[in-house]
Amino acid sequence: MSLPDNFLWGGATAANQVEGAWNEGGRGLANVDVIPHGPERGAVMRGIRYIHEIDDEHYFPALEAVDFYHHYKEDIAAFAQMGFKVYRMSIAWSRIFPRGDEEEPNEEGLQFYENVFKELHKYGIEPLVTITHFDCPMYLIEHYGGWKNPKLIEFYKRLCHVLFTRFRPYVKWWLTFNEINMILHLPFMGAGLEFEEGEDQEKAKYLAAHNELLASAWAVKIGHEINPENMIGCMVAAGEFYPYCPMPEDVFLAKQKEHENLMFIDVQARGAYPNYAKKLFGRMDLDLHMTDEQEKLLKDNPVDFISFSYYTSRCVTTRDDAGEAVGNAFKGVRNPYLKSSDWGWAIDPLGLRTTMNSLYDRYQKPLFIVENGLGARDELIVDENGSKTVEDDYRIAYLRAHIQAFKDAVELDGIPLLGYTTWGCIDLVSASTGEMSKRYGFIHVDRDDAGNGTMERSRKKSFDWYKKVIASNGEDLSD
Ligand code: BGP
Repeated sequence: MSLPDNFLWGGATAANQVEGAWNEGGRGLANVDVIPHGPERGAVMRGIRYIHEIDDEHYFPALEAVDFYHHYKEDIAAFAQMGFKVYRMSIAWSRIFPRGDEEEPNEEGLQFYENVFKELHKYGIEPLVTITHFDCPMYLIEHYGGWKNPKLIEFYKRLCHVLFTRFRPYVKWWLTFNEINMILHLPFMGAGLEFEEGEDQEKAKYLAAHNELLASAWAVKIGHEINPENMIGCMVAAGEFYPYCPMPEDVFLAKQKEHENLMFIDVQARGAYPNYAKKLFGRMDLDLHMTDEQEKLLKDNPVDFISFSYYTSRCVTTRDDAGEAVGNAFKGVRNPYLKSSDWGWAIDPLGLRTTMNSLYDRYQKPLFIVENGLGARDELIVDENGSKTVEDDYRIAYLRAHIQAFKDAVELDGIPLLGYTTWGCIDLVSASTGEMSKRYGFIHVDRDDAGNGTMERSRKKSFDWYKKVIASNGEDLSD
C-alpha cells in the first residue's frame, strides 16, 4: 500500500467560482465580481482595464456562479457519497468584512461558513480553508489601492484573527493565499492591483507581493498562537519548466522561470528572500524597506507544508523558431512530446512527479496537491428515464495517470504527501476564461457560458470512479 491510511482525498473549489449570492448575507462587492466573461476579461484581470461596478454591458459569471451558497447541503452530501476526507474551499473576504476595513465582522457571513463547516463535519469531512483565493473587497481597491498598500496587511490580520478564533472548533487546515505567484501574471485578480499609464508595473507587483508575503507570515503566526494544532500552508501555481531544447540558454531560462515562481515559496517556507530575488530587486531599484522586525517575522513563521496546483508542465525557449506559443497566464511554447487539453494545456502526468521532487528536494516539508484536473467540454446525456450523466472517460484517464504519478512519487521517491484535492470537484466558473463550458467536475451543473441553465446537479461517470479510488485508498484505479 503506497499511501498512508490518513491520506486526505477530496476536492477543491473557491468561493468566487462556486458561491454566487454576491449581494446576499451582507456581502460586499469584490474584485472577482467585476471580472467579466468575454474579450475584456484578460485586461481586467491584468489591471489595465478598470471595471468597478456591475453594469448591463457585461456578463459577470461570479455573481451567481453555481449557487453553492444555496446548494451547499446537497453538494456536500454528494462529496460525502464519494467518500471525501477533505474539502478545500475558500472564504469570501467581503462576506466577513464587506468593505475590508471595518472593526467588526459581519455575523451573517461568519454564520454561513460555520454552517458549511458543520455540514462537512456531519460527514466526517475536514475543511481545508484558503483564506484568500483571488479575492479582495472592492472598497480596499478603490480606497487603498489593493495590496500595493501595506495597510492591507492590517486588514488581513484582522480577518485572520476572526477566522482562526471563530472557526477553531471546525478548521485545522489552512492556506494563506491561493497561487501567490499569480500576482505576477494576473495582478488585479491576485492582488487587486490596477495600473496607471506609465507606472512601473513590475515594481508595483513585487511590492504588493511583499505585502502579501508579510501578511502570510502573520497568518502563520496568528494561526499557531490561536491553535498550535493548526496546519498552515502556502500555495503555489506549480508545474516544472522544461527547456525547449538542450541549448544552455534554454536551460537557464527554465531555471529563471522556476526562480520567478519559487521566490514566493522560498520566503514562505525558508523564511527569507533568496539571493537571486535580492539581486533582482537591486537591478529594479526596488527597496522593500524591510525592518528587523519584518525579517524576524518571516524567519520565525515558516509554513507547515507546501501546497500547490498542478495542471501541466511548461516549456520555455529563447529561440524564436520554436513553433506555437501556448498557455494563458504563463507563456511558453508547445511541447512536441505532449498532447493537450481542449484548452491547450499540455497533459503531463510524469511532470507532476518531477514537480513534487523539485519541491521536496528544495523545502523538505510535506506536500499537499490542492488542485489538479482536466478542464474539458462535456456532453450531457439523458437516458430514456430522464436521468442525466456525462461519459467522461477522458477525465478519468487524466486523473488516473496523475494519481499514479503521485503514488510513484510517494512510493518510489519517498516524498511525504498529505493529500490530494482535485480541482472543481463540482463544475464551476473557470478562473482564466470565465466559462462554464471548461468543466472539471465529478458533478455536472446545468449552467452555460452566458448564465442560462437550471443549476441542476447530475453525476458524471467519474463520480463513481473517484469513489472507488478513495475507498481503496488509491489502490484501485481501474475502470
Ligand atoms: C488555478 C486557480 C483556480 C482554477 C484553476 C483552473 O489557477 O487557483 O481558481 O480555476 O487554476 O484554471 P481555469 O479555471 O482557468 O481552468
